[in-house]
Parts: sequence; structure tokens; C-alpha cells
Amino acid sequence: TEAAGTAGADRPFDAECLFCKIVSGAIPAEVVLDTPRALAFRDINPQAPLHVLVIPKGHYRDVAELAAAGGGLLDELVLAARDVAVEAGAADKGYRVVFNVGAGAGQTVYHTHAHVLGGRGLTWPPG
Ligand code: DGP
Repeated sequence: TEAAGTAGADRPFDAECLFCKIVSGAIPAEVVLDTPRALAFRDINPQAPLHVLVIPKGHYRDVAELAAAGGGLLDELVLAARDVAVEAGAADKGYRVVFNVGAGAGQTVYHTHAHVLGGRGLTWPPG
């Protein structure tokens, strides 16, 4: 069977990128949702009972670059995040969708990803 998302080779790809390697299947991940243009998998260092990363299969360094690319990709990520929260039973009590942009905000992987957090009360501000 084809690895998660090797279809659609026209999308941007970065051979050095950790999350591109997860998309290609070169690095394993616990995938919870796989769509033609998006992949959702469990964060390796969960900060809540539900902590899933939702990524575009194409390589975009941050959410602004993704939004600028257009084509409804950002919408798909937000809807995938909703589907993940619903599937986990976390939607009713509320969940959080976070894009860290830049090192000062905690971005460490420069393949944009939505953190989907839920399954517990979430305080504000996040710190
Ligand atoms: P950020 O700090 O916003 O760039 O988030 C990066 C997240 O990626 C962080 O919460 C930990 C997670 N992460 C890093 N490496 C891996 C990995 O190899 N597998 C998985 N599943 N998650 C990873």
C-alpha cells in the first residue's frame, strides 16, 4: 500500500523536513486522520489528553505561507482539526487549535502544523 500521502507529488516537498518525512512514511507516526491533502497524527510530547498535529501534506513553513498559497488548504486543516476533536469526544467541552509562528512563539518544526488540544480544561492565556 502507498505510504500516507505519497500521492500528489506536485505539492511542495522538503527532503530535510521532519514532517515531510512523516508524510512520505519515512518516519512513523500515529496517524488519526489521513485525507488527500492533510494528515493528523499524535504529538510525540502531548500537552493534553488530546494533542494531535494537523498538517498539510505539502511543505509550507508557517500558517501565513499556507494561507497565502490559497486553494482552501487552511480551511481543510481547520475542518480536519474539528473532525479530530469530534472523533476524540473532545468537541463538546471545547478544544483549542494553535499555530505557533516563529521561534519566539515556540515553533520548532518549520512545516506548518495546527496543534489540536483538548480533553481537559484549557486556561487562558496559554503562556
Ligand atoms: P511546535 O513547537 O509548535 O513547532 O510544535 C512541534 C511539535 O511537534 C511539538 O509539540 C513536538 C512535535 N514533534 C516533534 N517531533 C515529532 C515527531 O517526530 N513525531 C511526532 N509525532 N511529533 C513530533
